[in-house]
Amino acid sequence: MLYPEINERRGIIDLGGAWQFRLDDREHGEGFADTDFFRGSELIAVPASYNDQKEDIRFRSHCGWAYYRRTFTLPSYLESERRVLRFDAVTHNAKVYLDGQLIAEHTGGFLPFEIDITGIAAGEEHDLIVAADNRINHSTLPMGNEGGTAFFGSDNADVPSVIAAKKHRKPVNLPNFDFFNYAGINRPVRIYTTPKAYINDVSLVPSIDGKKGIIRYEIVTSGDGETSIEILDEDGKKVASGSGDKGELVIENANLWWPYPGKPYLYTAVIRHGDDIYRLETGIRTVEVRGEKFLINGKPFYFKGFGKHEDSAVHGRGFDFVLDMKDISLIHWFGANSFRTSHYPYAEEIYQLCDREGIVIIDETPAVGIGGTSEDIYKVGKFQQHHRDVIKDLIARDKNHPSVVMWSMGNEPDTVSYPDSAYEYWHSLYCCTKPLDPAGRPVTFVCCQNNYERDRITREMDVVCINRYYGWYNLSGDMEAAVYALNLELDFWQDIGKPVIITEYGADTLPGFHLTAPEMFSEEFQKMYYDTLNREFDKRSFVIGEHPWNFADFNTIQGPMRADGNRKGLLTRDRRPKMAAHYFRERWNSIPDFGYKE
Ligand code: E8X
Repeated sequence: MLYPEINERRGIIDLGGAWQFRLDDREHGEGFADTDFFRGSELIAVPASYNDQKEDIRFRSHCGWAYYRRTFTLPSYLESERRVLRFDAVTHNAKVYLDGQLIAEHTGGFLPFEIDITGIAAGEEHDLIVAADNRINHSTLPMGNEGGTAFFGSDNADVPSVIAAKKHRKPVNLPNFDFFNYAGINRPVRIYTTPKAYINDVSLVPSIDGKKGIIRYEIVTSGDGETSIEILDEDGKKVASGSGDKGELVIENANLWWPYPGKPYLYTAVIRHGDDIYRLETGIRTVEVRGEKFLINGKPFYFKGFGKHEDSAVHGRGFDFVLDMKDISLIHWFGANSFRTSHYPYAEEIYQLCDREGIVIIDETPAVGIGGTSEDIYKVGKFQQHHRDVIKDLIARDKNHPSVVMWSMGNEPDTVSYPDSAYEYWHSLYCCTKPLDPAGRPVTFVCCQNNYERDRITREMDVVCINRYYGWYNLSGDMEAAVYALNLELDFWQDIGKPVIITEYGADTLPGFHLTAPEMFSEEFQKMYYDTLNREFDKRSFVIGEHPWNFADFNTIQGPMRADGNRKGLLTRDRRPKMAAHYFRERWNSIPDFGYKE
């Protein structure tokens, strides 16, 4: 799915701003579309989560539908154009009504969907209503604990009064994941226009042959017209061209896309079909897993970076381009080179920034928290088809980004309670994911601190990605025992013969809490925790990456284990460094991006 762009033949009308808004507990129906439903409604900002924009606790505790409304008028001169209404993300499920008619339903809160509205009249006012449902359960991704307890919840199962109260209370969301269930129209809403005959999709697959860069292209179009493609270098000079809807372009003496501080060289593909035109930045680079190495352009890459979140004060999970720009600057400040889009696809704009800034991305689906029940979730859950759909849509959206080097099918699913059904599920998902990417990127998933000897799936991934909390959740505070346990497990992975990325490790840390003798939650402990564990990773050549959890503090559901959210950030939520941030800046600026531990 192409990202909207303004050019000689395409336009964009942005529908962001103040919309009418109201929460409602009743199951919505057609009736709400009349103006009475919105009488007395509030105003809310779009794009952004609705949860933190008001002072009413209901905005955070709400479980169910929320309704947005605004009107718009298309200029008459657009009558001859194709018009498309695009939502970059509505979390988690959406229903869209235009002039009172249901025109779209969408499941999934982190990927775009669009509706062709060419049929509606330009030059007239139209009524747009969006219903957004924030409920999470065993059929949604991310997953909610139906009737159970929230992640790190503490309901004591055998207390009769608690059991009764849980049955008595009104519906609540119980995330089986450790981030606040922000919801609403989280990303931009736009109407974009194209000619009636248009370019619908483009796939660009780069490869390298000696000094030549090769781009295999496939262009999907609609309507009559000649199709062509040109490749321009960064000076705007044409270096290759082709015609037809598929083919191969050769660029002599190609400039490759390298992660920062290398040069992330970008070409511009100019695609034409009939009157339509579309420009797409592309980078020539290769990605390959070979033995215990992860190669970019044939060189062994070392991942220095983070698990992140899309999370900030007031915006919640809402699109915040300024914050994205700041985070890119901080990633450079750290001397980092990568991050994982934990635990859901991020807004397209940060991938575009990473293409330009040379930052490597592990692109993850919203499949987090699969489990959290005493039953076999792979049998009782109803999320399977949606998971396949999400993977297909994620790859369709992000397949052309040189910054994206690997797909993560999910985070910390239950892989050991029912090993056979878990294996069947994830193995078949892995097999159907590989062919979806024309560039054939590596595929993984991220596994939790679990019994690695019983987990038969992680070892089958292209890259082993493990979240490990020795010294925090396990052997808390005892770093000597943590080192011992960690090495026992690393001995296990040593024999598997695959690259291993430590995709999460971390310690909750209160900024300003200092101790001469480091104990948990102090800044000194966080720094000592990382330095102690990094020294062990440095001894293992098959450990090809370190992603502390987390880049910054972030908001979570309230609970006995979270004091103002998750505090494992190297930075505070408003991006101020803790001691460990300075430690990593020094460490990562002394570690090469390629050939480390060679
Ligand atoms: C944590 C992280 C959580 O924030 C992240 O979304 C997934 C968790 C640690 C593993 N991984 O809690 O800070 C939980 C292990 C429980 C024993």
